[in-house]
Amino acid sequence: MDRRQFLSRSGAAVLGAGLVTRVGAASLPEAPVFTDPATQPPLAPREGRPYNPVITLNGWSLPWRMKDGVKEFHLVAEPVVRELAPGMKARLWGYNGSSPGPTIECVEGDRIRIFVTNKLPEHTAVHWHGILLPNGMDGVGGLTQPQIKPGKTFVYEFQMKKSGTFMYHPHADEMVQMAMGMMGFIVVHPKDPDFMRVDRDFVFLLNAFDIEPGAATPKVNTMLDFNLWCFNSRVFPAIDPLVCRTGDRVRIRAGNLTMTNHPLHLHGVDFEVTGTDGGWVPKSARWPEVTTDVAVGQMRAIEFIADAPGDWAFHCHKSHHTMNAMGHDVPTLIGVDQHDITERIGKLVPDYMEMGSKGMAEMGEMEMPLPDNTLPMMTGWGPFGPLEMGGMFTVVKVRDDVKPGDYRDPGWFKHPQGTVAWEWGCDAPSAERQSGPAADEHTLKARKPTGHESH
Ligand SMILES: [Cu+2]
Repeated sequence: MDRRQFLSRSGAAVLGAGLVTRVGAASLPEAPVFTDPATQPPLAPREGRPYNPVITLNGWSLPWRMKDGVKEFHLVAEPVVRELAPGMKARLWGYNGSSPGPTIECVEGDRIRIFVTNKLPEHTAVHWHGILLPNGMDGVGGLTQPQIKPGKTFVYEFQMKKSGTFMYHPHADEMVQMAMGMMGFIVVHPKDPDFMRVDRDFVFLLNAFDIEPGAATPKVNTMLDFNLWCFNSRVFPAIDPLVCRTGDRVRIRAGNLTMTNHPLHLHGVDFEVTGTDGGWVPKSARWPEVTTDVAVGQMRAIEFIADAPGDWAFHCHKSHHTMNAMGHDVPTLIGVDQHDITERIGKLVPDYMEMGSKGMAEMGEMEMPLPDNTLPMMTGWGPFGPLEMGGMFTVVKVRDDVKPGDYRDPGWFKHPQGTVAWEWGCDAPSAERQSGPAADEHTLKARKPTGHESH
């Protein structure tokens, strides 16, 4: 049974693996908790106005209840443990068991009431980024409301005046709380479900952490030099692929709550920016792109027709943002003969190996010992070898044979004969080689370095 069925069969008051309620009190709405980092199926609305739910990449949407015509949600700010990728868990702060917190979905015109309970060791407040609301609901601790002290619950209530894509995050001890992973998405669907309708509607936040190799808690005073670059607190190869059927109209909404900009680049199609956190972009103001820069504190919605089958890379174009922690502060050693020094260090440190004399690509193949709870700098295997990527990278998988409603990972693309680049002077790759391994073989997995236990 998937989570959606589970919720719809038993209402919001459910208990399941990874989903537990902690609100026994009479009037507070349930505060579901979910800790699984796998992308959850879209949460179809059970009551209220109809809408086409979004897919939160490696995340979930927050169930709600209707009370006297008001949509009620319950967010709990609390410490969480998040698996950034197999082999590494981070101690973060988030909402309802996860970082980022669950996506809040509602409809233009809805009146919503959000209960925020603070289970952090310090005070907090929640700002509803981009939403037009009464000043006292804006969530700026000290400016528009008192801080929410640990153990207290505050209530926010306002009407959603416009449809679009927005974010929520603390406006209290902001640098620390955002560096710890506190953030989430708000999607306000249009009143007319056919307005700008798409077949696939993905949302995720661009976020970043600074966690030293071997550690689990982010450094909270880092200004710019973060070392783990994430989509929704996940790094490649643990970010799920975006699976589409050939011909689907696809929207991807990405919000940036890091401290630097991210030029998001998609291979294989042209797209248009159709939305910002200020609203929808009129058709006359759009132009074709293959990369769009998402600045700090911005959201961009891009749309395209998935008309070319394949496994299309989708990533931040800053190359150090597609690397994990080990890629930082490494000296350039291209052209440096390290033979002599390797021999000498090897006498002191038996595991020591020279790196980087011919570039860094060898790190994608090599299995070298790492501290516990640390990811390789580049990782992930594709059908043709190591991808030499980490961080903000995933794959848009477009297939002809996706059955309606079944968007499970289809495995690697099977290239038509004669459509894969081949080595000059050799035979063109055989059909077998071109088709790559079977879907269940080489799925994107973090490889566990030899002698390294994951926790
Ligand atoms: Cu980036």
